[in-house]
Amino acid sequence: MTVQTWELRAAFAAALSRMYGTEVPAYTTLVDVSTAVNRDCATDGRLGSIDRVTAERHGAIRVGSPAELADVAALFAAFGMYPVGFYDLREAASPVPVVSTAFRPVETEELDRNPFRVFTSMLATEDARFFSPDLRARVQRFLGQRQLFDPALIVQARRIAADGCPAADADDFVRRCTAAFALSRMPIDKAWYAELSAVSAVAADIAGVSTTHINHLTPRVLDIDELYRRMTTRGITMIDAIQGPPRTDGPPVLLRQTSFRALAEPRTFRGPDGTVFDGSLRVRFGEVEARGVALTRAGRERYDVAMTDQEHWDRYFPATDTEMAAQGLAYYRGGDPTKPVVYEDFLPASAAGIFRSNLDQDAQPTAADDTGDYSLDWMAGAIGRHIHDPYDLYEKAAS
Ligand code: OOG
Ligand code: NI
Repeated sequence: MTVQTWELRAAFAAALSRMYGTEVPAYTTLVDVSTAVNRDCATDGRLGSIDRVTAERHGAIRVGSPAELADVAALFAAFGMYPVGFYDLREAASPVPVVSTAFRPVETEELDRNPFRVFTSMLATEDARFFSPDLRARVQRFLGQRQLFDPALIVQARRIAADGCPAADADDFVRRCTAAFALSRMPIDKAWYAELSAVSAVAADIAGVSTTHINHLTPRVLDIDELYRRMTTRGITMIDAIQGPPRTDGPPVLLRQTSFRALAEPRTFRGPDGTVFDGSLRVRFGEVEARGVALTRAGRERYDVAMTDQEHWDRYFPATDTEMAAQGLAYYRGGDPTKPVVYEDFLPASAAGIFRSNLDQDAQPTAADDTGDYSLDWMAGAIGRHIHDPYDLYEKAAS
């Protein structure tokens, strides 16, 4: 007997959520408030049933090299999660030296059963604006020597992706995959971490430690403005704004996100003289999101313009789904405006906004030329997998 892929994915998402709740207790508050907001929110269920929305999470992880990303891809494939889209966060107003993709189910039925997704970023060590040749060589040596995943776990993941997971193996497999994303208690080399922090806090979080970890786990809410108010009333410091499109009276589009500020977490350090001591790091935060209808390419072009002129949103987007559908701005199943296709992906500008607003200070890239040639095709080649174009998936979902 094998376990259904979606059941394995749901078990993985739930196990990560339990682990993250013990690591970051404020996350549990966020989930409680999100659940309450969803319960209190009048919804017609068109953007997802209360049950799906309340169970829905996305995670974020960060790795250092193409080889590590390839292992992540093998691991997630066992859960029916495949790479979709390419995000270059170096292009943001305040650049972060990573390129990213999102691992998620690609079929409508699979998303409906369990939509778990993980935004996955890889350190762009080839980019000379962030890494001098000397630092690049040392980072790559450090990354080459660490092992994020037990090779036997990756072999097992490949077998499960090909043949399914025997029921008897499921619990243990999920437990070991989850443990691979736990926050490490190993001492952090203080000087190395500080050197990388001078380049970017994200570079230090990725390559300053010998393991990877969940950076955040994000619940979905139906009313993010109401969530923001309730969290603030509880005395939790949120970042200044909700990222993404403004609240409007018309159909919600794409994705709106906000977060509470990263909290200081106890970590252990090793000083230059070898002594080990306690300290803290502020890297992990509590994000929350609301999802709307997926925009077509034409809708997305219009969105990008509207974002520069947010007070006049209604000059760019109509007030009803019927008009959105008629103008070909958003995806609806079978063209029926009562059946929006939910946006399942991410927004690089908000992603960079979330990154940025959670850093106490971040370095600026130098003026050197970008010598990396990162792109969707580059990433697909580097991990040896097709990376889905999100628009293809939305076209299919709408047809
Ligand atoms: C990922 C940031 C992007 C989102 O929801 O846009 C992201 C990270 O901080 O590693 O998770
Ligand atoms: Ni996120």
